[in-house]
Amino acid sequence: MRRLLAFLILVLSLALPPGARAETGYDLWLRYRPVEAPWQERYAARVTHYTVAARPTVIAAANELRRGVEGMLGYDPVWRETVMGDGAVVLGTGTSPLIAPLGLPLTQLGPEGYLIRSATIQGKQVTVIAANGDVGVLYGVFRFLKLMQMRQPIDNLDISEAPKLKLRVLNHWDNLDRYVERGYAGESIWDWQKLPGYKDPRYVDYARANASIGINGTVLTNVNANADALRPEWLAKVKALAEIFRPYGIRVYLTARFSAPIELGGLKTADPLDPQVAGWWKAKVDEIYRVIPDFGGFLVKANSEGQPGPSDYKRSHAEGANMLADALAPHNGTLMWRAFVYAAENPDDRHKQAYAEFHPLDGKFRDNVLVQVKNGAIDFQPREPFHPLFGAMPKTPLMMEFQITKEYLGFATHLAYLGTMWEEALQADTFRPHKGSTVAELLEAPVDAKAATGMAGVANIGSDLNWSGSQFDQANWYAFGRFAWDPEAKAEPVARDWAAMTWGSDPAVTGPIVAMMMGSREAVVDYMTPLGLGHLMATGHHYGPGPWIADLARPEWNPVYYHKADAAGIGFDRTARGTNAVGQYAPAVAAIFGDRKRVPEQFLLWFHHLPWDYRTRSGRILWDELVTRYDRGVDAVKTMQAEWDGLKDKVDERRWAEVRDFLAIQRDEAQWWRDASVAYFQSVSKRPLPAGHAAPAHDLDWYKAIKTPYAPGNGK
Ligand code: BDP
Repeated sequence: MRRLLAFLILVLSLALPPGARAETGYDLWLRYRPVEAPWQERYAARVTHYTVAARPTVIAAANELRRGVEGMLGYDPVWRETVMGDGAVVLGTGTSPLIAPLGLPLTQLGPEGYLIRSATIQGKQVTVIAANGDVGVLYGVFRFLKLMQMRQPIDNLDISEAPKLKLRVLNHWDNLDRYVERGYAGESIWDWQKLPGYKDPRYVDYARANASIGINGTVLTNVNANADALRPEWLAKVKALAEIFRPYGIRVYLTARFSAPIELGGLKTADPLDPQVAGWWKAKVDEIYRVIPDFGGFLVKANSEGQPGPSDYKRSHAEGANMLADALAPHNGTLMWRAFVYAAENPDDRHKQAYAEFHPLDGKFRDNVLVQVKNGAIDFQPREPFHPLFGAMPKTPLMMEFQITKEYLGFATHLAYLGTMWEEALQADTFRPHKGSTVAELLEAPVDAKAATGMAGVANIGSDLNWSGSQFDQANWYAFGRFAWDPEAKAEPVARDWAAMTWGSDPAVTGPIVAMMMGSREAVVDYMTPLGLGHLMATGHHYGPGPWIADLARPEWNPVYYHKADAAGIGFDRTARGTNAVGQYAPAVAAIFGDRKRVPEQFLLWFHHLPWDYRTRSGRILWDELVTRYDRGVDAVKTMQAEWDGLKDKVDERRWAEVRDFLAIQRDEAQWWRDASVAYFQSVSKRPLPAGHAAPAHDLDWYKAIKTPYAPGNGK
C-alpha cells in the first residue's frame, strides 16, 4: 500500500507542469522557462549553434545564450568555430572575421550599443549580434533572449540600440557590517567578512541581472560613508567583487567620506584647499587604481545630515568636489557629488536649499564631476514636483538620483511600481531653456562633448531569496535599468516586459499584472499623501503615518512643517506670497505652480496653503476631496487584491501566495494610513466626514500611541 502511494506521488509530481514547481523569485526576470509550441520549433530552427571569440565578456554572453536556450528550448546550443548551417547565432564585434564583411552600421552605436540582425553568411541563415565593444554583445544577447521570453519572432530581425546615458549606476546604501540603510530585503549581499576568500556565486547572478538591463556601475557602500572602506584590507575585498563584475561591464565605485584624511591619514584637517589633504587623496586614489585598474570613482554625500564636507572649512561644494575630481582624473575616474543638502541652521524652506547652494556654482565643477540630484527637492516622497536644479545648471553635468528602495512608499510589502513615478519626473517640462525641455532631455544632452551623463538608483537589493524583499519590487530594479538606458522609456511597456518575463507571457497573466502595477503608485500617493502633501511619515524609520509629529529638533524633520494644517486650512505656501520656492523654476513653470487654478492638482498642497472649504476641481471642497482621495487609495488596494485572486491558478503557487499575503498587509496598512491621517486632520479641520465615508476605527490618540521601534532600515 505504501509503495503504491509512493508510486502515485511520483507519477503525480512528474505530471506537474514545469511552471508549477515552487519558485522563490530568485531567478528574477531571467527565468527562462520552457517555451510552448509553435514557438519552440520556430526558435529552435534559429538557434542551432553559435560562434564566439574567447574573451571574458563574450564568453559571459555565450554562457547566457546557452542558459537561456537550455531553459526555454530545452537543449544546449553547441559552440562552433564558424557558421556550420542555418540557425547560427554569430556573436562578436565589428572586427570579428565573420561579421566584418557584412559592413554593419555599428559606428553610431557607441561603445555599449548593439545590433541584432538576421543575415546570410556563407549562404546560411544566421542571426548576428554585433557591437563595437564586447559588452554590447552581452547586452545584445540579453535582448535576443528577451524576444523569446516575450514570444516575439526572431527570424527577421533588425534591431539596433544604444544607451542614452553613459553612467547607469546602482547606489547601495550598505554598511560594512551588512546593515542596509533603508533596506527592506534582508542584509547586504556583500558578505564582506568572507571576502575576498569566499566569493558567493550570487555575485555573478547580481552581475547578470544588472547587465541584462544595462546597468554598468555599482556603488558598493552607503552614502553615509565609513572611511574604513578605503583601507587596504577592504580594497582587497572590493577588488574581488570588481573582478567578478568586470566581464559584465560593471565597474565598482565607493563612497568617500570627506573626513577620511583625518580618520585614516592622521591629518589635522580635511580642508580641500590644504595641499596635504589633496596629496593624501591623490595617494589614496593612486593606491585604489593599483588594486582595481578600472575602478569607477567616488560618490560623495557632503555637508548633509551630519556628514563632513567642505563647508566645515568654509569651502564651497565645488572646491570640495574638484579636489577629489583632480585625484581621480588621471585615472579617468568619475566623481558623483550629491546635491542633497539642507541645513538645520538655515531657516529657509528646505525645498529651496539645494538650489540656493548649487545654482551659483554652475560651471565651476571639473569635467569629471557629475552633480547627483534627487528627482524632487525634498526627499523621495511618493510624489514630488521635479527638482528646480534640473535645467538651472546648463554648464554642469547633472545626473538623476531615484530611490528604488521604497523608504517612503511602504517598504517591501506595499505593491508600488515606480516606473510611473519616474516617467512623470523624466517627462516633466522644465521650460529651460525652452518649452519642451524635459528632465529626460537635459539628462541625455552632455554639457560638452566630453562630459558625462548618468542616472543613479538607490538599490533595493538584499540577501532575501527574492533579492528585493518582494516579488513586485523586482520590477523597480528592472525598470530603473530601463529608464537609465533610455530616459524616454514609458512605464507601461516596461511593466509589460517585466511581467511577461517574470510571471509568464500569457496575456491573461500579464494583462491584470500590468493593470495592477500601473495604478499602484497612485494608490500609495492617495492613502499616504494625497493632493501634494508629503513627508508625513513616522520618525526615523519612516514606517507608518505621523502627521501630528511636531517635537523633533529640526523644524524640517517634523511632518507639521510640511502640511501646515491649521483651523483655517492646509498646505505649504511656496508661492511668491510664501517662501517663493516657485521662483527657483523657470518663469513659465513658476506661473503654473504658483497659481492655484493652474497648478496640477496633484501638487496643490505642495505649493499652496488653502482653506478647508476651497473648491477643488471635482467640485468638492478641499476637506471632502482629501478624505475622498484617502479612501480611493484604500479601495485601489482592494481592487489589486481582487485582481490578484483572479490569477490564483495562472502563476506558481509560492510566489502567488507571497504576493497575496503582502497585499493583505498593504491593505491593512493603507487603512491605517487613511484612518490615522483622517483622524488627525479632522482634529484640526473640525469638519464632518463627507457622506459615505466611514469614521476611523479608533480615536486619534490610539493612532498616536502606535510605536514600532524595530521597523527596518532606519539609519544607524
Ligand atoms: C533620506 C534617508 C536617509 C539617507 C538620505 C540621503 O532617510 O537614510 O541617508 O535620504 O539620501 O531619504 O542621504
